[in-house]
Amino acid sequence: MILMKDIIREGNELLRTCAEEVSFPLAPEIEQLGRELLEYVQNSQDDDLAEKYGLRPGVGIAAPQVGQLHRLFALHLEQDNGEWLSFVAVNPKIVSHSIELAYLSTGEGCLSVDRSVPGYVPRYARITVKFKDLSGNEKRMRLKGFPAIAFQHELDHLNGVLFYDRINSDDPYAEIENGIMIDMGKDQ
Ligand code: 4LI
Ligand code: NI
Repeated sequence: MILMKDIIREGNELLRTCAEEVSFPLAPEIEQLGRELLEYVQNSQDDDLAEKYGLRPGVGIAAPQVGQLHRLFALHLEQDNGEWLSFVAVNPKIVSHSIELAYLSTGEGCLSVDRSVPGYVPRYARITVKFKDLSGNEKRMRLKGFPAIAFQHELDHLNGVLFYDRINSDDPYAEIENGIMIDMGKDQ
């Protein structure tokens, strides 16, 4: 089980290193890692389990955040339509994206960053992605809104990029050209 002590923090060079493509059939350790990443985000959103194990809540976590330089991450979040997006993405790619950008009104947080870094994080508003799941099935989906933001945040981790790299350092809340604000309500 992944705990906060297992999550590496900014300053660790592993978070700045590009992760390696995963080969199939999956090695058992990678499959186990994928399951544990998904378990972490699920448990972290359960009030009782989060308190019991001292987990900081997140919707996504990537393998490099536990020091494993492999290209996979887990996402667990509720979409606007009420359905849950809950999966492990192996070798994820953005196959196409909108020109339009989007950013969270609240800014972003990260399990590997123990401080709040203010500012807008510009990302693509809509993306079409593909990846393999833990069974080796090819998945393709279209994402927008918070799910699209979270997918791009996790994909960045596989490339050694942290969310604040994308904040305008001169003016963190400068208007994003061609960008729409995603207003985060009470839930997220
Ligand atoms: C409790 C139970 C306010 C501040 C609002 C909490 C269940 C920030 C938002 C959660 C902010 C859940 C989140 C992300 C932000 C802020 C991630 C709370 C967990 C909100 C997820 C990856 C960026 C994702 C929305 C500096 C660990 N998550 N909030 N950003 N939630 N959560 N990110 N931003 N301001 N990070 O951080 O999982 S993309 Cl679901
Ligand atoms: Ni992160």
